[in-house]
Amino acid sequence: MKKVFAVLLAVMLLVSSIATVSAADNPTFVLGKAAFANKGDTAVMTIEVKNFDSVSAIDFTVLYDGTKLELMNISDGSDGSLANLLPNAGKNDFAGATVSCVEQGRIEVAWDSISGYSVGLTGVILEFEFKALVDGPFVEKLGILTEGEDAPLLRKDKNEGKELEPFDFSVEEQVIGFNVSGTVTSYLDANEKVTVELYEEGNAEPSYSATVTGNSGTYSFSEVPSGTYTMKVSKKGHVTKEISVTVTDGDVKQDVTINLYGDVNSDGYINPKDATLILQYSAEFDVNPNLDAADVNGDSYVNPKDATLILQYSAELISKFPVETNG
Ligand SMILES: [Ca+2]
Ligand SMILES: [Ca+2]
Repeated sequence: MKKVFAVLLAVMLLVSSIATVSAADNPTFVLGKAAFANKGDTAVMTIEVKNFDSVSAIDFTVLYDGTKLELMNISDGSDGSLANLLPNAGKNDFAGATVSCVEQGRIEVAWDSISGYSVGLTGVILEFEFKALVDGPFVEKLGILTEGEDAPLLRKDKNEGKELEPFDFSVEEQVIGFNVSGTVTSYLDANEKVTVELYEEGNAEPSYSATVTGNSGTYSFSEVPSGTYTMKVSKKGHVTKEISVTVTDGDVKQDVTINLYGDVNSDGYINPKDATLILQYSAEFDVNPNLDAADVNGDSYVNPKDATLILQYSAELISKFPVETNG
């Protein structure tokens, strides 16, 4: 049995490594993407190509949403740029590529090596700077025509530049930002929704929002740009928790436990132990109650009034605390 499993595993590994290699070898356009927070913000979107060998001619149209974005600037990519890859660009028969915005939302790219000279293209070949015309936050991506007359034409040398044939290519989206994910632990009704929100610093509206269920529910936000965020986690009957989340240069795992109102010792139960802890705190004992969970009448003080309410809840005389009714 063990041996069969080992063979199966080996085959799986082999298959996955073949898949990876062949995918990486395909000529591919990777279309840029960017996040805009506010009207007037600028961001760069790129056109990256992978594995275009022996390119003798280029002709394609890049699309963007002209109602949301204004094109500010076009420049060569940081590596593999058209200008840098073409030897003697602009001289003799090796003219540099022309890249022009023909109308709002359409950028045409064209180059033809008159003599049939060919170059290999891999890397970011073009960068476009855009300005947001509308308020965000929103994410925009570049498009490329894949059908019709203006679809990409990238021809390669077949035989010393004498015969040319078009590339087959695939299209991918650039991945921007990182994953922010984790598990939220909560109590009581497992069917009650838990809301997880991620606010960009200085924003009143959440940039990312998810609802999860289960007392151990998982959330996941993808393509979160680098920055500092406030994560707000809430559920009925629980103290809303706010924590700071920083995204730098990798995925972030952030588990959160939210506490019940009245669960002063954070053990998941509301019972006389919690009331006792409040009384001890009130009497200035050296104890450490969860003060946010302890103020169950919402008057900003933690005192015997709260302890009394917890005892009433424990005895099922009340089904929720005044602080919950107050929102
Ligand atoms: Ca408790
Ligand atoms: Ca109180």
